[in-house]
Amino acid sequence: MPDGTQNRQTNSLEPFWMPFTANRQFKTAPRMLVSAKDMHFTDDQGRQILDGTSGMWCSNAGHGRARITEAIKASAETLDYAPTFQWGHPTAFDLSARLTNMFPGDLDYVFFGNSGSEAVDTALKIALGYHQARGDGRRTRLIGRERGYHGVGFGGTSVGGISNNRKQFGNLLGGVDHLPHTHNLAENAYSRGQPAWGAHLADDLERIVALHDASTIAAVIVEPVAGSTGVLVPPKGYLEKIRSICDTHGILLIFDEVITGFGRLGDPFAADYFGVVPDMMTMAKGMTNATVPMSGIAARAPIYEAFMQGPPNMIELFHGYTYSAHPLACAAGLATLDVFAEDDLFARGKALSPKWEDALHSLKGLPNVIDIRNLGMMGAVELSARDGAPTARAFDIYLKCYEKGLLVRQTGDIIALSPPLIVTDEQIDEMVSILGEAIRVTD
Ligand code: PXG
Repeated sequence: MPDGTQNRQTNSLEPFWMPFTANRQFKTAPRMLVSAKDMHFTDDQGRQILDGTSGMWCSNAGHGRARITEAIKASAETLDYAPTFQWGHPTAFDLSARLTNMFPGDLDYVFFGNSGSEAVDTALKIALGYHQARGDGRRTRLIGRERGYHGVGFGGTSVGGISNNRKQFGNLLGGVDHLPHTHNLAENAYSRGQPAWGAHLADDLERIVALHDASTIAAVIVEPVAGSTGVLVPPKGYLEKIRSICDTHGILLIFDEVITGFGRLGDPFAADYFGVVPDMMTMAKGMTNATVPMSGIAARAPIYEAFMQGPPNMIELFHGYTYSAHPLACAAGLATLDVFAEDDLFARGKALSPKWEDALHSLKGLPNVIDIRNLGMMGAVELSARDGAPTARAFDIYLKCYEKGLLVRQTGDIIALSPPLIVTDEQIDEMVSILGEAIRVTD
């Protein structure tokens, strides 16, 4: 072993232990992005890459939006940091008011974190604290769903349902159970929008309640549309049923809207799109157009109110982050909401959805394609796995897309797409044409 002073060249690829990346493979053939504007990244070879995924489901208004970057700059120059434990700063309150005005129902309060993972763990902790504050502290069980992704904290990993994300980390949280996922190609392949089959899968929550007793269950968390696992659209009536079963049994329902929030489905939140209001809603990514890390947890008024008891000088919730409501993030958040409103981007996403659907479904019939699905400005193409080499085919397609100048996401044998809401009809055609070509030339 060297003595710790390895004198690596500053451009060495080695020291960065990259997240969710095949480090050794990447470092032999790096894909290096150096700038981004509107619908395109530029790589270090000067190539333009069309962004089919809004970065990682986050740059919903496209890249390099001047209004947002200028707001960040102005904030950095005026108030680079301010604590929010027992202090405040105006933009934190401005953003909270703007956001809560936008939330559906009586989701009237917002707590801030810095990542989707933190938002999820915060929401789970609030759920536990809420039941305790009401004198119902036996409700500690948390219910997630198979194939769900709720970030990488211990809470989110525990309620998450993607086996690769769990198996390296031991027992995780105790007292967690999972609903079944809703993916079923035999019934629902090539559904446009919400599949017709599968609402009954929500009834499994009744089975879980019967097994554990409702009095032990604090909350259910689901992504309204499961994103990371490859765009699983909820069957018609499914979310409504989950909501009603939670209501019957006094269980809090949390929608993880980290991907679906801020216009992905053509409405501010999936809760609006589906007309189902959860008790809490987590959000991140599009919240600041991904320019400054920020996440939020929306809570219904009765949840906040349950904590507001005891002497008023006492802290009610022993939870928070150094950077909760960081001034730069709040400035970015406000400017992002301005951009969404000025460009009417959610409506634009809604108007583009039929075109998006038709374009994606035109790939039906290409070699190895076994499903195409879509909702709002989300979509996925599922491929059959190569014999003995799961995920390899989709990864090859992903690389070919990159070589041809298109960024897509690959998860398992699925290619997922979620373009910025500024995408044009021509760019949708270009995406589908590049993806189609990549699928055609991949065996
Ligand atoms: N919840 C959901 C629903 C998410 O999609 C998180 C929580 C965690 O957010 P943070 O900010 O802690 O990463 C996410 C994140 C992909 C991909 O390609 C998806 C995510 C992150 C990175 C890549 O599918 N989702």
